[in-house]
Amino acid sequence: MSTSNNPAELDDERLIWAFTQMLRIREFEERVKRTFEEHPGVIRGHTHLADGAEASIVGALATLRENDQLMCTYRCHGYPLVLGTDPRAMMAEIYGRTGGLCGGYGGSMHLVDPERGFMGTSGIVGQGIPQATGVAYAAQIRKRDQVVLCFFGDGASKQGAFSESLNIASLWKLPVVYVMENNSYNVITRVEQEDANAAAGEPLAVKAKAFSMPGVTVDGGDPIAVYEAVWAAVARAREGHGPTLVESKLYRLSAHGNIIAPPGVPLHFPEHEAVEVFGAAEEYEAAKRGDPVPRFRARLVTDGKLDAERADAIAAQVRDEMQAAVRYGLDSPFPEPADAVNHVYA
Ligand SMILES: Cc1ncc(C[n+]2csc(CCOP(=O)(O)OP(=O)(O)O)c2C)c(N)n1
Ligand SMILES: [Mg+2]
Repeated sequence: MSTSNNPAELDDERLIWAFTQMLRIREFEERVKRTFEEHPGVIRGHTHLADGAEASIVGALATLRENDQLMCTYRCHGYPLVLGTDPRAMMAEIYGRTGGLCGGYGGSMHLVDPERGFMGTSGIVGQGIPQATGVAYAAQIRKRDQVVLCFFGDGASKQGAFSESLNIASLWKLPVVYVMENNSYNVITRVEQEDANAAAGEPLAVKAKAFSMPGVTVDGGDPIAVYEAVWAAVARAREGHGPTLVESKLYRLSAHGNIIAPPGVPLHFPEHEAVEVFGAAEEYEAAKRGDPVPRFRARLVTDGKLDAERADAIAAQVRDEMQAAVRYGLDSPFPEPADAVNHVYA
């Protein structure tokens, strides 16, 4: 996927590539969100958006080589887009159609594209952590020179599977980088909320200490900061020195996920929990003002690395690409009812 992976060699084209990927993620997810309003009933079940995490996703993935691998959570649309998965196949999957990445059997929360190193997702909080650790163990015993990125949320760091996985990864020096996306919320619990089951540790990266591995906290709204932190961790893993915990601090800009409404009421995204549950409209507005996508664009333009005209042209191209993904998804047929039991083993 990448050209050079050394932070010292992040040239202008690489930065523009990163900006383009951030826009692609945002635009793809905007289309997912709009589908609920423009095509009610087309998406069934739960969908979770990663707006606010684009810089973190792209910064982290820019460190990978062609044969590296990753696993993530149900907030999963961004990663395969960056790895090169066809957005048309992703949209068709989310719409449950035969043209989907998994033939329409998986839906939004179960995207997988192993050919590109995208080893899967899970709707179970924390499940991907031991799975990614296992993928790293396989890479180590097969001597494949692969590094595995493992993405999970602040909430997942409370799960037992987190401790078990980091423990064994540290002991066995597995080639895995744990990227905790601290997006400030765990459904309707704020990360710093003391009267709830929030995650302890300030910053959350201190959890790394218990397992004798490096733990760093970075501004997840800055793709270059994330890139540098993950690059160092990937280099360490590749050299056989074992795992690192990178805490990427974000703000989830959408509600946790869409609402599965009662019969007759279309599925939709509610207002953000900061506003709906806590009445903290100011917090939410401030987070939107710090939106990493326009922030990175402004930085590239100010630094003379991208002119506004080219930025607009990229945005137009990305809009067309994602509009085509929606069209492809809508035009793709539904699976035949008789195929419902395919891939079911008893
Ligand atoms: C084992 C398990 N417990 C509870 C849930 C319900 N649940 C779904 S998402 C979520 C919050 C997870 O928060 P975090 O790890 O911070 O990820 P985020 O959604 O913020 O990306 C919970 C509790 C679940 N899916 N799986
Ligand atoms: Mg969270």
